[in-house]
This record gives sequence, C-alpha cells and structure tokens, in this order.
Amino acid sequence: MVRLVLIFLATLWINAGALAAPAAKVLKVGIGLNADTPQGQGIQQFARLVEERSQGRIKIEFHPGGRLGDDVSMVEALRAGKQDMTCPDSSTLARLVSDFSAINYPFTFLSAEEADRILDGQWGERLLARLPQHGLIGLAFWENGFRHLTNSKRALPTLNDVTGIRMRTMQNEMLIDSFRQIGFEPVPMPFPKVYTALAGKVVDGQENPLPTIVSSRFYEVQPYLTLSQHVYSAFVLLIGKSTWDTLNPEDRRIIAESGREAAQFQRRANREATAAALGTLKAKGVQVATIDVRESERVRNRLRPVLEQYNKRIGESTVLQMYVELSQLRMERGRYAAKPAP
Ligand code: TK8
Repeated sequence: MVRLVLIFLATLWINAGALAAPAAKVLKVGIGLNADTPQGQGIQQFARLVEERSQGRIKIEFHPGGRLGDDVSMVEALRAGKQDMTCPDSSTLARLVSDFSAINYPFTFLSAEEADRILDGQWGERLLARLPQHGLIGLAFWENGFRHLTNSKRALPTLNDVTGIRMRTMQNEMLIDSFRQIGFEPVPMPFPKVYTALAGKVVDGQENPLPTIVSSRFYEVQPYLTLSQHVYSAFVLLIGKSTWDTLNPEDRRIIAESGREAAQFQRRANREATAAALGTLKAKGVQVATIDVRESERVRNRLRPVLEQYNKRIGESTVLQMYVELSQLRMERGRYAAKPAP
C-alpha cells in the first residue's frame, strides 16, 4: 500500500515537472555557408537572442555548410514543412516572386548603406510581404555583399573579352542572362557544389562576396580575382509559414525582433570580414585586378536590353519605385548635388 501511494505521488510529481517545463520547441535552421562566416555568426546570434528571450521555450538547431541542402532545396523544404528556417540569397526567391531579382540588378546599388536603406525601407517590406502566399515568412534582409569575380583561366582587368570562360552563377534567370550578355558561358549551380566544380574544372569561375571566397577556400583553385562589385547580394532570413502558424503571438514577436536585431549584428560582422578579406586573398597569392568606373559603365550599358526585358517581367512599378527611392537617397546625400559649371 505504502508503495502504491509512493508510486502515485511520484507520478504526480513527474506530471507537475512536465507542466512546469514543457518540452522546448526546436527550430531546425540550415544555411549554405560555414558556421564561422558572418552568416553563420548571424544565425548563432539569432539563436542566442531567441533562446534567451523565450527563456528556453524555443531552441535553434543549427545546420551550417549546406548540410541540409542548398538555397533552392532548403526553401522548398520550408514550404513543405520539413525544415523550419533558412537564409538563402534573395536572388533564388525570384522563382517565386520575380521582383526579388531587382535587388541584383548589376551596378545598381553603389554602397552597402544604399542597400540597407532600400531593403529596410518600404520597398523591401513590400517585397517580403509577397512571400506568405508562397508559404514563407521573410523576417529580415541580411547581407551577402557585393559580388566579385574569380576564375582559373586568366586575369580579367576588363570584362571586354570573357569568351570561353564558364562562369558558375546563382540559380536566377536575370543573372544567367546578364552573364551571357557580358560574354561568359553561364553555368547555374547550387552553392554547395561550387568548390568541387571549380577544382574539377567543370566551371572556370565563380562570383561571390570576398568573405565567401575566403571562407569557402575558393582561392585554392581560383588564382585570379577581379574586383568588379558587379552585383549587390542580400540574404533573407526565412521561416516556413507552416512553422510560423504553430507559434503563439509572443513567440512570433520574439523571433521577428531577434531576426531584425541579428541582421544588424550580421551586417556589421560581414563588413568587418569584407575589409579583412582582400588582405587574406593577396597573402594566399591571388592575383587581383580592379575594373574601373568606365568599364563598369560600359558593362552596365551592355546589360541594358537584358534589364529592360526584366523590368517588364518584374513589373515596372517595383523597378521604378526602387530607382525613385535610390535617387531620393542620393539627393539627400548630395551625390547628385548641382556642380558649378566649369
Ligand atoms: C550560400 C549561398 C551563396 C551565394 C551563392 O548558401 O550561391 O553564390 O552567394 O553564398 O547563398
């Protein structure tokens, strides 16, 4: 009898314990880059904020380095409810909402500050608001960075003659068409396959922000770097709508706020990594060329017919609004302030 009572009491105690500390909700997050990159550090910062603010109710299970897949497949996993969160390059979302390509219009954003203002402002908000109907919630824009070209064939101080260079591109049609228009042979490919493809000479070149060229060790198989700053590239922190719908309002608030705060942390880390990367690459023996303003202007003109086509596909109002906000910003900054006639 005493034993039975004890067992009964023990059961009560276990139940009370379970009530006091319900099992944490675990969110599975995958990214393409390694844990020690600014993107990886950003996720770890996000995880700290979420776990702290939810008092352990929400835990982040982090899978870096493309272990859960690439940008396109992870976004699909979110939509299918098989993965909770990811942080792809925004260009890969154009297959769902073509407007995302506008961010990557070559030679459009001129500084990280311009990108921050456009992406964090109304224009960016409107873009993210298009995602829920595709099963995704966009929490914040993070930074991938300005992209630069590397290749294993020859130094490219201009992009005048790039024939015969097979260039890996992201899986975005506007980018594929742009690289073809410049004269490259574009080969779209998911990021986790790129190093092996470069090493095996399946492709000759790739383009990414400097911190990625360092962290993914592309310099080992890419002796030539061209500082081209041809495209600005953003990440989007995403949570699947099916996961979002299971969260209570308080947890949603914590996740959304932490995503935005981690964006500031991640951008800072990325800019520090960018400043340090060029020295690292030079020390590794990479040969560096820089394309000048006139050359970028020439390439920009060459790309005009491609972009005109995408203006129509994307919707002229999205593109126009982006240019309007950019020129407003530039006027504020005095970049276009009237100069006295010579
Ligand atoms: C990492 C990718 C990558 C991107 C690319 O998952 O594919 O080249 O720049 O960094 O998002």
